[in-house]
Amino acid sequence: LTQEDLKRLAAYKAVAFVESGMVIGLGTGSTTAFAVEQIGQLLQQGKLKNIVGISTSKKTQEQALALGIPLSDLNTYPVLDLAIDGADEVDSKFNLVKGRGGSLLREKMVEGACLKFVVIVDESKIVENLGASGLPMPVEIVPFLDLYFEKEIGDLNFASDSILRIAGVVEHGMFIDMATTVVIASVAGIILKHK
Ligand code: DER
Repeated sequence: LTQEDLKRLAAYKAVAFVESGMVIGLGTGSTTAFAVEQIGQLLQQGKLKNIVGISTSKKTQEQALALGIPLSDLNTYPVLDLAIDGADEVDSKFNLVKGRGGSLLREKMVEGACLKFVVIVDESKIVENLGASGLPMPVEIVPFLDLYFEKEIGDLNFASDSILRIAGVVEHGMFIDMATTVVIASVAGIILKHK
C-alpha cells in the first residue's frame, strides 16, 4: 500500500459519514482531494443528493465545480453539518497542525463552523506532541509583511495566544480541540477515533 493508497482509504472512510442533504466543509490538500472526488462520484451516481459544499481554497473550489458539487459559502450556511480535511500533524488529543498546504485561515473558519470535523490522515501524520516534526508552524499573516519568528511550542494554548498577539499575524496552524473524529489509514488497516 503506497501513501497515496492510505490517503485514499482514509478519505473514502470519511465520505461514509456524508448523508444526503448535508452542508459539507471541503478541506484542502491531497488527502481531501480523494474525498471530494468520491463525493462527486456518489452525486453523479445518485447515491448522494442535495449536498452543498463550502470550499476552503480555490483549488478545492475548482475540483468541486468540475465534479458538479454545488457550492455555497459561510454567509449562506453559518453552521455546517460536517467538514472533512487532512492535517500535517495529529496528536493523541486530536489537536492538529494544518496549513502546510497554505490554506489554513479559510480551513479554520469553515472547520470552526461545523458540527462534526472529520480529519483524514495516513499514519505518517500521527505525532506524540504538536511541533514534533520540527517543521515550522504555519501562520497566516497580513500580506506583504516580511514577518518571521521562531516559536517553540511548549504549552499549546500559551503558544496559540502568544502567536496571535503578534501584530500582523492573522491565524496560525494549530487547530486545538476542533476535530471530532480522526480517520487514520495505516498498513494495518483503518483506525477510527471519535472524541
Ligand atoms: O494545508 C492543509 O491544511 C492541508 O490540509 C494539510 O494539512 C494536509 O495536506 P495533505 O492531505 O496533502 O497531506
